[in-house]
Amino acid sequence: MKNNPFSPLSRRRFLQAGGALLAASSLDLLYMKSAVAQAVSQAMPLFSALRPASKGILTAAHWGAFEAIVDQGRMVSVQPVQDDPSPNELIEMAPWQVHADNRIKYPMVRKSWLEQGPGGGRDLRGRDEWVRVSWDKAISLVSNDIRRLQKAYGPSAIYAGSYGWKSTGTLHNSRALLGRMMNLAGGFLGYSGDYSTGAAQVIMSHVVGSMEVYEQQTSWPNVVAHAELVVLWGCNPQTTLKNSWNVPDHVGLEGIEALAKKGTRVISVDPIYTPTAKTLNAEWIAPEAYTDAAMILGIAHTLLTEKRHDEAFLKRYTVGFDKFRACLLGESDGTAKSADWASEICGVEAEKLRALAREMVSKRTMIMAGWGIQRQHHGEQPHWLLVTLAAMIGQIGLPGGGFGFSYHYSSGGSPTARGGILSGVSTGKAPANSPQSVPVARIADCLANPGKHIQFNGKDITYPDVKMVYVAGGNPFHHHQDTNNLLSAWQHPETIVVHEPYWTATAKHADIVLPCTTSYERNDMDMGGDYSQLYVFPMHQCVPPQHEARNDYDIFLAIAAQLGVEEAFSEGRDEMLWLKSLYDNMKAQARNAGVPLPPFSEFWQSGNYIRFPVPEENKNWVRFADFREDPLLNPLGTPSGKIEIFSRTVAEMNYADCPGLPGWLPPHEWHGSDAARKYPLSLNTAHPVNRLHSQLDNTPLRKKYAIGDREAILINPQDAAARGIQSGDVVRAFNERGQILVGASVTGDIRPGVVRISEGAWYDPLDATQPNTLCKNGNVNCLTFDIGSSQLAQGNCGHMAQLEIEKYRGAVPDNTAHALPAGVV
Ligand SMILES: Nc1nc2c(c(=O)[nH]1)N[C@H]1C(S)=C(S)[C@@H](COP(=O)(O)OP(=O)(O)OC[C@H]3O[C@@H](n4cnc5c(=O)[nH]c(N)nc54)[C@H](O)[C@@H]3O)O[C@H]1N2
Ligand SMILES: Nc1nc2c(c(=O)[nH]1)N[C@H]1C(S)=C(S)[C@@H](COP(=O)(O)OP(=O)(O)OC[C@H]3O[C@@H](n4cnc5c(=O)[nH]c(N)nc54)[C@H](O)[C@@H]3O)O[C@H]1N2
Ligand SMILES: [Mo]
Repeated sequence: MKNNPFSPLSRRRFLQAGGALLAASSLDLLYMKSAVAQAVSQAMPLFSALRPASKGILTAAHWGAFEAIVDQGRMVSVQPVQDDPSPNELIEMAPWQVHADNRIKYPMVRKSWLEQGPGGGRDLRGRDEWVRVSWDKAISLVSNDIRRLQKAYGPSAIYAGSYGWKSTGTLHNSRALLGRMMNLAGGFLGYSGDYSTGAAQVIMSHVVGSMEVYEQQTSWPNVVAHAELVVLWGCNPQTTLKNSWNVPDHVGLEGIEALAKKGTRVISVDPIYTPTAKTLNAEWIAPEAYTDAAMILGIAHTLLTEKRHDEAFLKRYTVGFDKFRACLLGESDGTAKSADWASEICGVEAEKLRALAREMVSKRTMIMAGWGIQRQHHGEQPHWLLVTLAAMIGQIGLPGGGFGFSYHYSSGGSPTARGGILSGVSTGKAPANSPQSVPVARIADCLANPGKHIQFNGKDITYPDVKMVYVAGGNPFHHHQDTNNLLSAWQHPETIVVHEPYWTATAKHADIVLPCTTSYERNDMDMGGDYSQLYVFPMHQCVPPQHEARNDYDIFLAIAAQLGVEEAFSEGRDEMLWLKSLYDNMKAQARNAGVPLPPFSEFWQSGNYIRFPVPEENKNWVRFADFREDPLLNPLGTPSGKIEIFSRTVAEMNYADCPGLPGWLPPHEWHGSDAARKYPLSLNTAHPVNRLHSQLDNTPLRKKYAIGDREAILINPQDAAARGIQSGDVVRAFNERGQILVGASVTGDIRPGVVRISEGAWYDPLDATQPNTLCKNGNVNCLTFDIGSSQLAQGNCGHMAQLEIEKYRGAVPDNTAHALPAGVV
């Protein structure tokens, strides 16, 4: 396998670039007005500095690269970089990020923890008093506790995986720096997988031999040129490409525009008529929520029984189709998975499914799937079935055909450039006694149940007894499912340390809170385009650290000093020396690729960014073309070297919730389950248009989407009328696990029976002394359930839950999600 999905470091940073990187192409030399930039351009013709001289300070974020305009130490406005093809309005929130009212100003410790020591008044987390302490005091409290726990229990007692999207920047990567400090301090408990693709990344490694979800895609230009039909399966790139893990290149948004311009036929399979579907004038097919597996089986059955499937492709490139055929025909269980059968489950007319099968096989068809369909119970099945369907169609590896599971993410399909890649600061070597990691979405279960055994991809995992949780760069009170269950699991550890710029719910529920800088208060660099590796952006410091905020780096360095590992942590470098070493490493790679770059000092002083050349053949790159050309010479990373429609490896794990063949396994909750009698509506938690998860919830952008000052809920007019709800009403959404207040948006853009509340609203309990209290801001994870997708992948099920809604008739409480905790200044 090229990628190891279980290494915490394997994620996006080391994306495999597809395609041969050969011929050079000439570069456009654009604006270079400063003297340094001009000198650079003369000396280094390949160094493309694209930015005109301006008053702005060049920096970058998950939402794009931009120039910050600073006036007397305050960031006042921003302007996008010149060659961003589709600038994102989220960048306009940068001044609000820096100067937010709810910045954490000083190091703070929870009163009972401070007075009684670790574990003191754990049940008071979230409502205890806060005590301001000096930085020196805060650093020794944290260091002493790490030392105490390492000595008494060893590294398995410290959960420092710290999942989260932090900010861009390869040096000030809070998560990597936390890992680096903890490894030097004796090791820590980490996690496997992620919240994004928990189910798909594990099953895909068995089916196509790589995680697939983080692979480069057949290029957008190739799709635009060759695809006759694009099927968006739970895929909304126009929204999700706004932001990316590194700095977005927004080339995919150009791809969408080009498809629209060409008038390519597009079908969107989604309970919501998405912005992408609207832009592409797509036909909308809206299945019942969570029933995609059944729907795909119905299409596959049609192809098979009408003999339209590609036998030759299946024979040459796949294994296990014979077993799948038997299953489709019902030879194993007596039920044929016909279009009529599927229609009963997914609510799409059988004739429509048959028509879809015929159209997909008769045109050059690209199936682009998003990831919401796998953030579900049995979430392994839909992507496995889509690969199987694409194999039956037989176009995998052909221009504009097959499937792509990352067109909606970061820069999937943006042609790979030729240059160098910035690596990040490394977490260093884990000590030999480091514990086995825990699947990331099982963390609440782990905290609450030390010693419990679970299965994970063929392995037995035993939960350790976690005494400390350390969070730097993530927000578990937004990202984790079943917030009320998390709240009780959160009472188990003795110490919870959180680094944050803001008083998020996670910070409010910690013991020790350390105020951090935003990325605009420090110097850094990052790549633009996760898959394309098209740019290197400097991130120049725009303003001084606010209040008493410090960089995560400096906090960890101070802790490392107390623990006697300062030198190993810093390697003797300061911020600029670190940046230079990261740059030099990238520069050496670029030189080997024939792209000479200037020395670091010139790059940094020029204030410009680098744009690498894109080789012509990469613009036309086709995923799986090499495999298609010669499956023996270019086998997949599966045991058979082929696409595994049947996986013996998975079958031998013997999991009833993920057998060796893909199929329809009714999920834990759906419209056909018992839960639906009391809670008839199905929840959709699609990612927010105007945020990155919980990031920017505390900015004025919320005026665009909040209704009645709460997170919005999309409700079909039929469901709204049945409950006497109108647009603008405050609504209580609830089930057995929790209740939240949301603001109604009644719209025909969502199918009846489904409601959408986007993930990411900050948790804001009405009465923290009461279990399952109302969340006043609309944190959707109060309603989701916390079980693994299956024993195979243990992915989260954040995109699934049954619920009921009613018009809220009480006095509507103030939203205090973005307020400071009581007594804090
Ligand atoms: N129900 C449901 N739940 C979901 C999802 C869903 O679809 N449905 N989606 C899931 C997915 S895909 C993901 S990736 C997760 C995302 O979950 P997270 O990654 O945890 O979400 P973010 O809101 O990005 O949280 C990042 C936090 O880091 C802080 N931060 C930013 N920069 C810095 C820094 O430099 N230093 C420090 N110390 N902190 C910083 C921010 O203020 C913010 O609080 O949510 C998951 N949860
Ligand atoms: N603007 C913005 N961009 C982002 C993010 C963000 O928070 N905001 N987050 C980033 C991150 S970390 C990630 S992981 C990606 C997430 O990328 P995705 O996981 O693909 O995004 P989602 O919005 O969760 O889901 C995509 C689509 O799936 C649909 N869907 C949900 N359930 C079903 C179902 O049962 N059947 C079908 N057919 N469709 C369904 C939703 O309605 C939605 O339109 O986005 C990234 N980009
Ligand atoms: Mo994600």
